[in-house]
Amino acid sequence: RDHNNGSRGALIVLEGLDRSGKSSQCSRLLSYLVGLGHSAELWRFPDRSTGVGKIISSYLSNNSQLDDHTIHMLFSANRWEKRSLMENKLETGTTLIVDRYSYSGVAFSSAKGLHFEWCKAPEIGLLAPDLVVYLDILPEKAAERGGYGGERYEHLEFQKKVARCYQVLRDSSWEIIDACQPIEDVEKQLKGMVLDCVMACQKGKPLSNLWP
Ligand code: Z5A
Ligand code: MG
Repeated sequence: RDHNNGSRGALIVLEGLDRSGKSSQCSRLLSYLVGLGHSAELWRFPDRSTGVGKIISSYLSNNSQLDDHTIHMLFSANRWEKRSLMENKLETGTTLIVDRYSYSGVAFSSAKGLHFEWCKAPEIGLLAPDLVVYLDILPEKAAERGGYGGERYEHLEFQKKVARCYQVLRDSSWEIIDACQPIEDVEKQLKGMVLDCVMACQKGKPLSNLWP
């Protein structure tokens, strides 16, 4: 608990469409926090390293087919299998920067037409983030960035549906950043938000569960 004096770490989630810049910003944030002497780790969902994660990875790369409800629950299970480790890390003072979380789960599955509340249900009881930042970009703009890869969901028409589902999901607690700005400008805004959040958690903001 180096710099943290026994206080807890913050759970910080970045969300956004494919190519919105989440992974780029997550690694910049990690360096920033570590440079300030904080204990911090970078996590991402899906976590493709676990048994469930391997099934998800095979599905995303179109090497296997699964019913939409089944894959939805596997994405959720992939978060549940990390929940206790996540809680432990936070309680022992490590801040987690998380690249996609439950919001991706709901947005992508409801974009396929699954019932919105049904999609939210398996996420109940997972840890609620202390900060959700949405990297806001039009699907058309995101598509211009180096082009999509070959994975399932990496198509403009589907990304447009996902964008609409994120709109339904987002609430007033989310921070929204215009992700079309230069990478350094996005980074600067994010750093301010993240530092405020880390401080609030150090001062004793309690952990809570989804959905608040
Ligand atoms: N999924 C799901 O269905 N259910 C769930 O519960 C979860 C996920 C958790 C796997 O995602 C898929 O799983 C995903 C959602 C679904 N499907 N889709 N789409 P992933 O995390 O493995 O892949 P991704 O994160 O969506 O894709 P990505 O391409 O890695 O996007 P990114 O991380 O947001 O972007 P990036 O890699 O940081 O940047 C993309 C490019 O843009 C890169 O060349 C950068 O240099 C460039 N870039 C970044 N920022 C800028 C700015 N500001 N200006 C210009 N260029 C920039
Ligand atoms: Mg990424």
